[in-house]
Amino acid sequence: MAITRGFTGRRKTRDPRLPPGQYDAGADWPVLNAEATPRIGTDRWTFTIDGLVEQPVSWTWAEIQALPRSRYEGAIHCVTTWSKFDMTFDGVSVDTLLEAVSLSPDAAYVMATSHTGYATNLPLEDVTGGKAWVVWTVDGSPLTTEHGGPARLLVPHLYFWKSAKWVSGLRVMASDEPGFWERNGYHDRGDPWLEQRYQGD
Ligand SMILES: Nc1nc2c(c(=O)[nH]1)N[C@H]1C(S)=C(S)[C@@H](COP(=O)(O)O)O[C@H]1N2
Ligand SMILES: [Mo]
Repeated sequence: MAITRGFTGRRKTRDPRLPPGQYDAGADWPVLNAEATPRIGTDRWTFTIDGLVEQPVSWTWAEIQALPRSRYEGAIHCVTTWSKFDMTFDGVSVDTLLEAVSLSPDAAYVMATSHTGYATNLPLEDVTGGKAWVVWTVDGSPLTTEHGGPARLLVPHLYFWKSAKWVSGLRVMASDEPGFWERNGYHDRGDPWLEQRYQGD
């Protein structure tokens, strides 16, 4: 029957890489930040792991660049419903950074911080095991200031608000504490496949 053929023939298959409620932003990459875009030169940029560690460790730009590189290729998902596919980010794995510190046995969460004061909380297990990076290039070019350059956190399996731009470090914690958006109604964890957008989701 014509009606049936018309319906089934034109139905578009949904991209299986697209989590529920998300759309493919294509070539667009929206810029979203709560604070004013800061200018942080690589001469002033540092990354510090402190909190529940035996000794805090800091890296300068030159020091972090000298670490073994790690790449993420794949999608990112913003809670405002855009997703982007086939992105390539280069930087260093958070696992490599954590190798430089001795974590306290109580370590269970981190607060990712930005040079601007922005912060977002994550369970330690969401930033270990090859799931999180500090990145400074995207698709082969330096990360622009608007997108968090010189370097940002990248936690692509969670909504993109967890990927702190202008990242300044990780504070290791024993118990969970909300970051900026988490205090303002966003979900504590933010798994896009579970549509953990807001508190109560
Ligand atoms: N420092 C900082 N990082 C941040 C934010 C912010 O407001 N400040 N917003 C988050 C949110 S909600 C999103 S969706 C992404 C946006 O990154 P983009 O501007 O590169 O797309 O950055 C995240 N990291
Ligand atoms: Mo976002």
